[in-house]
Amino acid sequence: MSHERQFHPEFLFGAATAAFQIEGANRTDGRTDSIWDAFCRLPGAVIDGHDGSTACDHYNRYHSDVDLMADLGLQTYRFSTSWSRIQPDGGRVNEAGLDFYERVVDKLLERGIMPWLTLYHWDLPQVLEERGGWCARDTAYLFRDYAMNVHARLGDRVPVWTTLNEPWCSAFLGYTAGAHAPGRQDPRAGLTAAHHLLLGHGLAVQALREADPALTLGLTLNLTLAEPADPQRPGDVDAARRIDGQMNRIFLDPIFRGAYPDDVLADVDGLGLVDAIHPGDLDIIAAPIDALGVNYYHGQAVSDLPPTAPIHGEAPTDRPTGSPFPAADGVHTHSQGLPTTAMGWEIQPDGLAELLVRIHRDYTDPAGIEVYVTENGAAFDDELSADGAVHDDDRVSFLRAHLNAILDATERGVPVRGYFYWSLMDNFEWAWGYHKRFGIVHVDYDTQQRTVKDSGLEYGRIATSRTLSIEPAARTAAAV
Ligand code: IFM
Repeated sequence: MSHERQFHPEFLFGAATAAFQIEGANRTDGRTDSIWDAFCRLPGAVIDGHDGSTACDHYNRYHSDVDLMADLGLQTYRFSTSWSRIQPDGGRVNEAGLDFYERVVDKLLERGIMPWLTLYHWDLPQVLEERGGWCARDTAYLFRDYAMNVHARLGDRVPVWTTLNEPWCSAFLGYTAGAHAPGRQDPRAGLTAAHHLLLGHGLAVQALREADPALTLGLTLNLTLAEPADPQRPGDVDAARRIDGQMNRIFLDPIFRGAYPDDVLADVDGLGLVDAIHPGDLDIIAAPIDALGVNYYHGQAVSDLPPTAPIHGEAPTDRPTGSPFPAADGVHTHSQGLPTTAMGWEIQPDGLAELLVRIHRDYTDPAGIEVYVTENGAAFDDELSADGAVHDDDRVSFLRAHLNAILDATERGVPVRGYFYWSLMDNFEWAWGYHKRFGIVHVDYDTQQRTVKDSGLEYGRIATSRTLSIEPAARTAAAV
């Protein structure tokens, strides 16, 4: 017997994308290289040499893409702006770049979809990387200026502003592991970049708040549920503490408590984090926000013992890459025996409920702020069927199980305000190029034809009815 669970009448259903992953048109209307354009040219950095020159051609097809979202019944759309489209030489504002985002926002509003804007989803202008990138303190101040330039054009129509998407990836995949742009491999650089990203976030929040107190401001973090593979083994418990520290608390604590955690500072001692902190920085970083975006893909069971298994963020590069964690030598991810997606990531919906409960208890509830799931999704090896559809049953189950976990968390007292499926459509999955398909809309990269997958149809039904019917087999606390 199935039963029906209802979402709050104001719960927002949306989908998310990012500029570099969908727009293409990377030489159009004055845009210059971002670090990802440059990274794609590095031999072996991106599988099969894929790049973002065409991607989903969203720059030219945004109109029909927005219509598609509206027809599905989505209520909000989380997208990012490209800094190198808006300030191609890092300084001067390119009005043609802003014109594009104005067209997107106006089209969203015309179709009744609330625009949710992310200012930085990993694509620093290459010209700024050549001046030191996020390791240069000045980049944080330039980010604030860029935020204000975008706000000057769109502030009257965009109510929600996210400063950064997943600074963990920008700092540690980009500057420590070298698996993402700009491809540096230096633990000191990663930690310095992390601090400057946080500083840029705080500076942008302060400036946007002062300009426009009505905005909803926040940032999005990719958070994990790090658990000891064996809770009885002290080595495993410490491994979980270290991963939690270097993935979650290294960002959450400065933002919500105005201090880096002592144990993380001890773990990364001598790797430059303390040197990057100037007096007053942590007050800026802790500027109050209104909304925290949680990106959740999977948890991880960790141990100080092998066997190893891939951890989130490892990329299929032919270039040798390192660990993204600056001080987690000897920490290994163990299989939890769960089914996996095409990324090799374990499917763990109850981890989302656990994570939300913990984040609410430790951070967002004391701060009195809203929490949204700003990304969650799965890549599977989808195929277009002879009937012209994409029968992605795995993704339908994934989506339903994670929405069910959100309802579980809500019942446990976490007022989750919305959910964004990652991603609206198949797109450029960073070092994996176009090989991994996360979309609820299939993209044929030869013709640019869009096909709504079964998961998209199901998501549309849930979004419009605000109801999830639960089969007894659903693997979450509430269904047991
Ligand atoms: O595609 C990415 C996105 O850009 C950031 N979060 C994770 C997604 C899947 O890897």
